[in-house]
Order: sequence, then structure tokens, then C-alpha cells
Amino acid sequence: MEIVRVAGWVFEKRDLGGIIFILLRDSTGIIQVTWSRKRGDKEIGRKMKKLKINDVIEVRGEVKKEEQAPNGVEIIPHTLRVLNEAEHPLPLDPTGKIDAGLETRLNLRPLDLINPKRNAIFRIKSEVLRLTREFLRDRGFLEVITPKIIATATEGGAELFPVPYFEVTAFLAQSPQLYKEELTIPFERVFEIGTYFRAEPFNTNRHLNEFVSIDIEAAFHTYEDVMKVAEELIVHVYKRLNEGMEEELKLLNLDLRIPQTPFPRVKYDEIMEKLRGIGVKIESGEDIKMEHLESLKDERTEGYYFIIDWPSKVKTFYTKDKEDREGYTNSFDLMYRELEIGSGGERIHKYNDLIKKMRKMGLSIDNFRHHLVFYKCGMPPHAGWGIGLDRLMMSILGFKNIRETVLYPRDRFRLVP
Ligand code: AMO
Repeated sequence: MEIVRVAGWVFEKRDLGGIIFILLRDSTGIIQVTWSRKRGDKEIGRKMKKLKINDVIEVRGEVKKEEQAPNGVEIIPHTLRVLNEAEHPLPLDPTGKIDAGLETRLNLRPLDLINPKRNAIFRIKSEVLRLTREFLRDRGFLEVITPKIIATATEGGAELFPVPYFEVTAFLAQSPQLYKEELTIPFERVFEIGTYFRAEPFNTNRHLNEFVSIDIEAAFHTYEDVMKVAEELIVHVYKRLNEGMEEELKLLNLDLRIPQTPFPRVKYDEIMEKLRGIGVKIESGEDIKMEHLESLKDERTEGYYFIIDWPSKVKTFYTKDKEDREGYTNSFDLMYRELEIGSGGERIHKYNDLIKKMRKMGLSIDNFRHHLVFYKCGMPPHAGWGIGLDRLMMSILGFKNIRETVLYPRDRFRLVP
């Protein structure tokens, strides 16, 4: 006879009078606890009768084979202790049998995450993080952590959150851009997985005010080289999820098809031409909007693909211009259907070129002097990208709303919990 001790939460209770079944949940799964009047201790029976969903209990007992139980075994309790009681009814049904709207679910997130399907999303996300680290380290990238309280904008001034910082005003970082570029001097290849903040006031299904980005930067890489790193990373993640996360994927009814490489590279100009061809009024030099891409019928844009060679006007100051085409850059957006999940490119690495570009864009050279000094101290040619982790999860799991892939999303109207 094997005696075990398990502690966990009441997931379900079935009281048939002479026999009581409890499904006990812990982080590894669910096990049935069975008490019967015939053989069971009366006191345990009384306790079991009173149990409610999510009461925290500890059971000691013997394990028996039982074909009808969820995983083929059940525990016959010898002792049962109630470690904490839960209120009844709970504000959210953790089994998911009674449906609740997204707002309610997010307000009660830990209860929502008991639901096996929702739980699976974050197990997969954790695995995506592990696989990303594994892949990038194997490629010679060093993991770094850069400051999140900063003094200047990197991705355009309008989206910064100010924070009082003693005598001055500082800002929350929008990206690790300048640091990761500088760190190519000592390390050549770096990556960071960090949380960033953007004060974008609009409330959409793909924007949050706090999001996680996977960033890389690599010396002596072209934009084509770093696009390869991105597509190989995505293929690695898909392959390994299929091998290690079958159960979670099954819960979410997902059959992951490994994307084919190379991902299509579609030129910005070509997309513009196509859009004009279907009657979209859009000027060269404008950003391409999601709505535009939705109406584009092109088999190359049905999965992951890159939109390459963007005009300088819509890209940030550090992006390198094409040598053979004025006004255009060696840059890309990584797309999944109409959703942008990443962007990157080659960077300017020569001091004079960078100053010229910054002046042209009306940026203050003085604000960036701590950064600019390195362009005179051996800045190598380099390239990199940032991929939004939460958006990457949307593409893998097929969610239309970014909030489904973030534990506690922060948006225009959501600051708690
Ligand atoms: P970019 O501004 O395009 O590039 O951001 C990179 C990726 O980060 C994600 N992202 C967001 N996700 C959710 N909510 C937001 N508000 C949000 N903003 C951005 C997107 C986006 O594609 N420094 C460059 C990257 C580089 O060139 O290396 C940058 O920040 O998935």
C-alpha cells in the first residue's frame, strides 16, 4: 500500500450521499480523492461534505488504481486537513464552466488562470521565453539588462512616461535601443528580454502601455543577417513547442504548423503599389496600417513575412539609409498577417552620418551626447531588432486581443490589479 500526502485546492466536488468525490488540483494536475461511508472515517466524511470550490486542503491517504478516475488512480483519505476556506460562491468560476467576460477575468486573474486553458497560455509563454534564451545564447548572444529609468527618448518623444527622479524628471524606457547598440562594442552580440513603457493614449487590441520586448543587437551583421536570426528563432520556438508542449497545445485546440523559411521579404514600395491598385489612398512615405494589410490579398502575407526597405521618413533616427537609394533604409518590420510583431534594421555607425540624420530630424544633439561619444570610439557596423513577446504569443496562439497573452495588462483604462 502506497501512502501519499498531497496539498492543493478543491477543483470539483460530487456528493452522492454514501460516496463523495473530490477533484484535488495542484500545479501538476488533478487527482481524485474518494470517501465512502462503507469504509471511510466518519469525521473525514463530515469534513468532505462541507468542502467548497478552492478550499485549500491537505490529504494523506493510500493510492489505489481506479479506472474511472481522471488519471487512473484515486486517493482514499486517512487524514484530511482544511488549511484555508474559500468563500462560496467564488466571484469567478475557476473551472470555466460559467463563462465570464474578459474584463471580469482580468480583474480576477489568479482565479481565471485556474482554468486549464488559460493556464496553458502562460505555461507556453514561459516555454517561449526559455526557448528564446536557449536559441540566442547558442548563437553567441549575451543576455544583458539595461536601465528602465532613462533621461531621453529613443523611439520618438510623444510616447514617454515621465517619472519624478529627485531634482529632475526622468522617463520610463520605451526600448533598450541605445544601450544595446553601445554594448556591441564590448560584447558584439547582445540580447535583452525586458519590460518597456509607452504612453500611447489609444486603446487597441494590440497595444499595451507596458509590454515585453525581445531585443537583439549584433555587430558586423546586416539587416538580412538579423532577419535570418528572427525567422530561425521563430522556427525553433514552433518546433520545440510541438515537441514539449503537446498537452498545453491540445488544451488550446492548436495544431502548430512550422513556418517555412525563408519568410517572404516584401518591399515597402511593392505593398504601396498593391494597395493603390486596390484603391487605398496612401502616399509614399506613410506608415502602412493594419486595416490596409487586411484588404491586401497576397499569399506571401498569409503567415510570417518581412516588409523591407522602408522610407527614412517613417523610421527612427538610428536607422541606416540605403547606399543605392536615397530616402530609403535597410530596415524591416516582421509581420504575422496584418499584425506587426517586430521591427529592426541596420543602424548608422558613423558619427558624422548620425549627427547629420539627427539634425535633419530636428533632434537635440546635446541630449544624446553620452551616447554619441561611442561613435567616435569604435562603434562597429551593426544591426538588430525588437520583437514584442506579447504579440509573438498572439501570432503563435491565434489571439486577436493582446490582453489574453499578458497576466496583468496595462492599458489606457487598466492600472489595477
Ligand atoms: P518598435 O517601436 O517597432 O521598435 O517596437 C518593437 C516591437 O515591440 C512591440 N511593441 C508593442 N507591443 C505592445 N504594445 C505596444 N504599445 C508596443 N509597442 C511596441 C511590437 C513592435 O513590433 N528599438 C526598435 C526595435 C529595433 O529596431 O531593434 C523598437 O522599439 O511588437
